[in-house]
Amino acid sequence: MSNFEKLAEAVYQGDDLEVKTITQGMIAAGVKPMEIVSKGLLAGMDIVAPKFKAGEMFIPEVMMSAKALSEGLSIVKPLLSAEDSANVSTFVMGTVKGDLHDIGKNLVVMLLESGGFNVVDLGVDVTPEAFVEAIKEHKPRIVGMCALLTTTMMAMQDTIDAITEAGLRDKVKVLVGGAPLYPEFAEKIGADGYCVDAVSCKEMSAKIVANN
Ligand code: B12
Repeated sequence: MSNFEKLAEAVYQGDDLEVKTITQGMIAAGVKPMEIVSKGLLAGMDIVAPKFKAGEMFIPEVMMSAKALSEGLSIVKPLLSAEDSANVSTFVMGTVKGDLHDIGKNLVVMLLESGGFNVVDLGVDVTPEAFVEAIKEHKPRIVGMCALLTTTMMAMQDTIDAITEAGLRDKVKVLVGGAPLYPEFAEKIGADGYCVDAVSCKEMSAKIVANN
């Protein structure tokens, strides 16, 4: 088993001590922080998600995996920040109304911060009105919305409509993400982009800022 596989397994097992030990060992061995995140820590959550779906894992176990993941991320985060140059664009992010999932959103926030974005995280169950208020207050370049439930995906459309009605749509780029989404859906609701994961969100956001 490679060290990446061992790290993924430790996340899956919810073993935060093991995650800490392996992550610190990899950093000491000079492994790139971004690789530790994508090939180890996130790979662990990739084992968890289908098992939860299949009824092979239950909520307390998923929460332990999430805790182990956070342990690893907290060690890697300061190093990621050093990788990128300063960039002070603001990014407003939230999980949409009716949806309480935030593990993926938090990962995206962390990577964006590591990319130098000033991220205003509105949390979960964020109403369209709250997104609009945050845009007025923080004047972000990009707004990100997360949804993990098929029932809350349409709240993204409501939010984009509210942003348009407030006359703010041309002031921001809107990116959407979350497991049930797909590119055609993003296009249909009038978002500017869809990202499959945190790494591609960071890359797309950097491109948006660079093109201005
Ligand atoms: C963990 C989890 C929970 C945890 C959430 C804990 C938390 N703090 O987030 C708990 C146990 C609380 C939970 C509750 C529920 N859950 Co749940 N949950 C999951 C699970 C297993 C994993 C989600 C996750 O964290 N994945 C890991 C992260 C890293 O992935 P991610 O979120 O997709 O994020 C990545 C990308 O999508 C992207 N991304 C994410 N956000 C954004 C935002 C932007 C802007 C961009 C660009 C990209 C981006 O980048 C991220 C990192 O790479 C999924 C299964 C699955 N297959 O997704 C079910 C799942 C989403 N849950 C489900 C359900 C049904 C529920 C409940 C209704 C269960 C219940 N009966 O009570 C409740 C709903 C509560 C609510 N109102 O929101 C269903 C949804 C089914 C559907 N079709 O809608 C799923 C798919 C499981 C299933 N198959 O049954 N859940």
